[in-house]
Amino acid sequence: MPVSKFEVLITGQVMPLIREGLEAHFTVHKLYEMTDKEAFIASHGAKIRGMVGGAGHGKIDGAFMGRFPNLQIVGNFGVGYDGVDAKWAGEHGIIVTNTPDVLTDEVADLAMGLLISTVRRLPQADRYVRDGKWLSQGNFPLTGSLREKKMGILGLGRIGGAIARRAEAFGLSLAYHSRSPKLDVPYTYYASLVDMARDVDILMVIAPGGESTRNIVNRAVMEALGPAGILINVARGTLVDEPVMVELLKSGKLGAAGLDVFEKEPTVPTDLFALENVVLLPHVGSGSHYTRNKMGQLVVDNIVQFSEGRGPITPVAETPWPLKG
Ligand code: NAP
Ligand code: 8YV
Repeated sequence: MPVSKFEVLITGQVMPLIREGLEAHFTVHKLYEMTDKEAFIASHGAKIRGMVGGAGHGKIDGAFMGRFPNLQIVGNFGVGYDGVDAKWAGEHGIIVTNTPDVLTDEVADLAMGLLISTVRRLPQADRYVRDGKWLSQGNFPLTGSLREKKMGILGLGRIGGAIARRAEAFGLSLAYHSRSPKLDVPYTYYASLVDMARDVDILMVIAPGGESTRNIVNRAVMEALGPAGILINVARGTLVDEPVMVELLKSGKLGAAGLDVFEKEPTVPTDLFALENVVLLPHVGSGSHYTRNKMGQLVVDNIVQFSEGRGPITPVAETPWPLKG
């Protein structure tokens, strides 16, 4: 059915910069504010040509996209687009865009901060002061160290590479695991994740989420990392077998963990709250004003440029531009 006007549906609450940026160009519908979403989709679904969602907006799957017969582009707020079925979109002529590069340095900074916090126990030391224990119990116990340590990176992509460059400056020895070795890096490549985990002190997880990486950090990997091992996850909670991780952290078979992401956010396994060997963050890797504004602007620019016939700026791999077929 030919549609003349480019109308955009926002599926969940977004930052004002995105909503206002889209409203400056398009008729925008906010699904999250509608009391009768089904009635809206039935009456207006055919008018929707652009859609914006993102982490925490629920799954944008084939069944949902299929209800909008003239949908042409989905803008994902985030570089990770495991919440959108991009394969289905590509097969149905729909472009998916994400927000690569603009958040790389922010997330890499956070990953290093979380690593240092976990090894040197900075949040625990802060609590020690606030609880008056420095006065009542004396000096804070000595901690682990990054000196003479080896870090293995799961996923040496844009963010993994930026973490590696920072880690080099901290004097860490580096190794990595991904599906294919990178030609232009000096770090040791491991084809086997469990072999890498056995050889390193720290496992930094920063590969994409989704079914292909679900529970890739399994019991064998965490046991190989061992009682002195440090697990840092800034990727997606789904990459780590969470119940097994909790069990190993409680028993001391895994040394410590720094976690920015969890399997069922914002729900965090409550067993973790009582553990002194974990640092927990509420998915704040890209969460600065500066970087979120860059991400939001890229979401808007992708849809505006596409609507003007100039193609998307950052289409994902499954939906290359121009679409084939
Ligand atoms: P990227 O440039 O695409 O890098 C991903 C890397 O993972 C690639 O080097 C890839 O190498 C590797 N990889 C992919 N599938 C793999 C698999 N099955 N097994 C092993 N390695 C695999 O992505 P990025 O921009 O660095 O972002 C990475 C992820 O970080 C995102 O997808 C997102 O989930 C997460 N993230 C989290 C936050 C946060 O706030 N905590 C913020 C931004 C991003 P090969 O293709 O050679 O395997
Ligand atoms: C989130 C992220 O998108 O880019 C990603 O993949 O995980 C984050 O930047 C951000 O928290 C928005 O929910």
